[in-house]
Amino acid sequence: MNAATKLELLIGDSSLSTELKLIAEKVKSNQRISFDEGVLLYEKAELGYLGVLANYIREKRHGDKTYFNRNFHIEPTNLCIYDCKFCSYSVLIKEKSQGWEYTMEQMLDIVKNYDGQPVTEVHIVGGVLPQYDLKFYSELFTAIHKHRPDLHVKALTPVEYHYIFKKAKVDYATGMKLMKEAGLDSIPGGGAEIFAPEIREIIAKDKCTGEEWLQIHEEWHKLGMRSNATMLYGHIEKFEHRIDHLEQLRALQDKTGGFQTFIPLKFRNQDNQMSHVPEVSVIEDLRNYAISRIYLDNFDHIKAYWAMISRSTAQLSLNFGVDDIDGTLDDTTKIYSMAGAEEQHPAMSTQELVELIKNIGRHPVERDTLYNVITDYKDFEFPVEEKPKYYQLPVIN
Ligand code: V47
Ligand code: SF4
Repeated sequence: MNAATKLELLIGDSSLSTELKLIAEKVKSNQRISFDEGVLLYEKAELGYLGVLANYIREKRHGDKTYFNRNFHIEPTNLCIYDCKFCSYSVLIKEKSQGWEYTMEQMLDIVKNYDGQPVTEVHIVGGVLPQYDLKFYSELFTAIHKHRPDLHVKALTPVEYHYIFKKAKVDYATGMKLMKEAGLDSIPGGGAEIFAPEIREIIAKDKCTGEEWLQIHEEWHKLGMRSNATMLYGHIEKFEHRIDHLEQLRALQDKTGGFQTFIPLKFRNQDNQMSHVPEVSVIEDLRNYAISRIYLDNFDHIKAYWAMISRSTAQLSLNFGVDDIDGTLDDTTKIYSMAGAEEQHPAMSTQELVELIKNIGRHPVERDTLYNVITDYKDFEFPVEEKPKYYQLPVIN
């Protein structure tokens, strides 16, 4: 049964409450849902109902297509002047143990390690330290492009930009222009956490505010450039705060159209100052993906970051509004493994990503950062490897 028929059947279900029926009808006729309706979905809607709505939207936009890319991360440092309570990095600066601070040469060496490999994106994000300033990052982006012009530099968040622009005494518009000239190609979605000041003040005090986060993305979009957005959920926030966050993203997207992808980030509670806060269930993760898909009617893509939620939850999410599962990663990011994610060494080959997507009947497409198609894997067969000799059963007389 296709997604549209499932939605029709749901709308015709006499046991559905009037309010949930109205929301389903809005989705069918491509109408936007309101703030109160968003909160109502979080409070009252069952997973099955949300899946039908979110999958309808997902399939209308993308059919079965499921995107991934070939990427690697550089995390310049795991030390940070800030003290976000949820961050498993921020504990380290106090202990001064296990910290790393890469030099420019070390970061360029990481890039050079991928020479000859078909990666398309480097994602750079880490802690905030004074030596990583506007001059440093400008030189880094320029040097990466000089070495490998085709590699897309997706780097830093408004948390870093706010800090380095303030230090360099430039306003956001000038700062973003300088970054573009230096070779920045896009901004990842991090640092958004939860915009609501009463929650942000508790979990991510001192770093840029939600308003500043949005202003920096707006300036970047004004330059004709693209970025992503995230939301850290499942900690001390209430459903109203999640919808407030989605509402502010939706409003900015109406204005600029510069966001490509929304990535909900599940709070993980290992080795941070919020370890006493329990993690939410997989069911809540799936509900959250679905509500994000329904609410953000002006975002093209919803991404499930497999490194954070595990491969099997990433597969499940593809039926709840998600159409992208990020990349190969090559074990280059620590931020989630340190916070307790199942994947302690996140890395998947292209073949593994393709099979993970095909195994649940979806259609894998390798994209670049801007969603240009690199390879369509629908009918692609990987060569079957010759089995090593030791697989042969011994002959028993
Ligand atoms: O801003 C930190 C989050 C973010 C924890 O744009 C945590 O394609 C959960 O933004 N539990 C950085 N989350 C990562 C990020 C990202 C990841 C993948 C793809 C993209 C993209 C962006 O990680 C931080 C923060 O919200 N984070 N600690 C934690 N304990
Ligand atoms: Fe620093 Fe980012 Fe961790 Fe906050 S989340 S302490 S800004 S590395």
